[in-house]
Amino acid sequence: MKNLIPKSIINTLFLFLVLVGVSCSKEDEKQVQPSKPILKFPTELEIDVNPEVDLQWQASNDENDDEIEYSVYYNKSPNNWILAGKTNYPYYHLNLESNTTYYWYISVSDGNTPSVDSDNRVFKTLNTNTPPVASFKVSQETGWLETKFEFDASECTDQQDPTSDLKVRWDFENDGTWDTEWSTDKTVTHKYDKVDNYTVKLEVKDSEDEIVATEKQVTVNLFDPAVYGNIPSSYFQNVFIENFNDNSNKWYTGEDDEKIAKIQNGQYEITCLQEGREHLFWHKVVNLVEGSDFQIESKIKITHSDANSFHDMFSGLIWGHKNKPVGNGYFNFKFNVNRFRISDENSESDTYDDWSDYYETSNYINNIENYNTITIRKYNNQYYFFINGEKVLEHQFKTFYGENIGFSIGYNTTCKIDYLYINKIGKTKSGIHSNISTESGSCSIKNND
Ligand SMILES: [Ca+2]
Ligand SMILES: [Ca+2]
Ligand SMILES: [Ca+2]
Ligand SMILES: [Ca+2]
Repeated sequence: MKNLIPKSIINTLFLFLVLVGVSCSKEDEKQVQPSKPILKFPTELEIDVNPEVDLQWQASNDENDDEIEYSVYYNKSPNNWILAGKTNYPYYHLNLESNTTYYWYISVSDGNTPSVDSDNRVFKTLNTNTPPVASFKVSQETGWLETKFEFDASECTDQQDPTSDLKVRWDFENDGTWDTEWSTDKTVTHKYDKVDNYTVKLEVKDSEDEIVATEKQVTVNLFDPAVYGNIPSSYFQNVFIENFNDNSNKWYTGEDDEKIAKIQNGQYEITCLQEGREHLFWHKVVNLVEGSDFQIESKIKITHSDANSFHDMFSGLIWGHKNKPVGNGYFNFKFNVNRFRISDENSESDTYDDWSDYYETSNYINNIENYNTITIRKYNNQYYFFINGEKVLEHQFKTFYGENIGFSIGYNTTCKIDYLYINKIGKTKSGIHSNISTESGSCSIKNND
């Protein structure tokens, strides 16, 4: 039989059939998209989700066994989606903000077909914020009308926010009206225009608007006892006003080989003649201390002193003195040409207890033959010592030994005392009455210097 069909054609036909067969089998394996992702966690509208969240979804199927990749999208609103990242696994870790609503969805792709989106979901993270810690310092707890109180809240802290981001506001008298706006500036000053005790309130707010308050008390007085001229004259009640115009108050006067004391020319003129000793001249003033603040002031001129020992000789005020058969207890505030001395003298124990023996050079002291005004002020359990109106020392009050107030004169020294004023300090004249008693005297003390 004659072969009418050339072999080459048969070969070509065969090749064609093979190719058709191949293309037919490819059509059977048609590309399909992965299955739509089903979101698992957080569930729709879930709340209190830990901000450190692992988003989870059901793994998609791909019939073609293509490798699939998930794109994770989220935002605080369901638009302008942010791509958090891509993963081959059906979960994704996100570190979110606390107490915040988030929307999310997953888009899955097999790399061959258009990607498939999940539905959107919304959830809210747990409020992991902790409140700030409110704290502030005040420059002084007690001041007076002129005092600029400085308040400093830079001690406020927060676990989430740096202190510099925390906002504060102040109510200086806790009257419910805030006196400042919210501010990150932590320091503020305030001057009060009325004498009173005030509660200062601070509120601190963190970036999550969590607010915490704290309070402190300040006292505003009419005056500052540490400033000499600051007390209004209406606050001084006379206890004893002695100008030495006469000796109606019966100060010690007389003359012997230990001392000379006389009142003349409106002055108490007293001299100590005993070497190595000082001489005290005193008057008893009863009930001065009990429940009251007071001031003792004297204007004293040293007119003569032993040139050789002058710098060791001090003369001035004594107070709280008890004259005992053996030993004397008293306090003194004395001076010489350029130094003052403030001490607690208890000649029985020969100790100064909790007092130091204060010696100090002072430019405030006027030279010999000039008056010096020496002031002892006790206010709120504190002593303030002034020379010519300038404060030279503060010291905590200490209980008197006795009630005598007067003068101490150093060896071979003469002092002229122009006046001795004793006042109570306070608003009212109520309280225990203080006055001078008829008891007065003088005594010789061995010089401890
Ligand atoms: Ca596929
Ligand atoms: Ca916080
Ligand atoms: Ca206020
Ligand atoms: Ca006088």
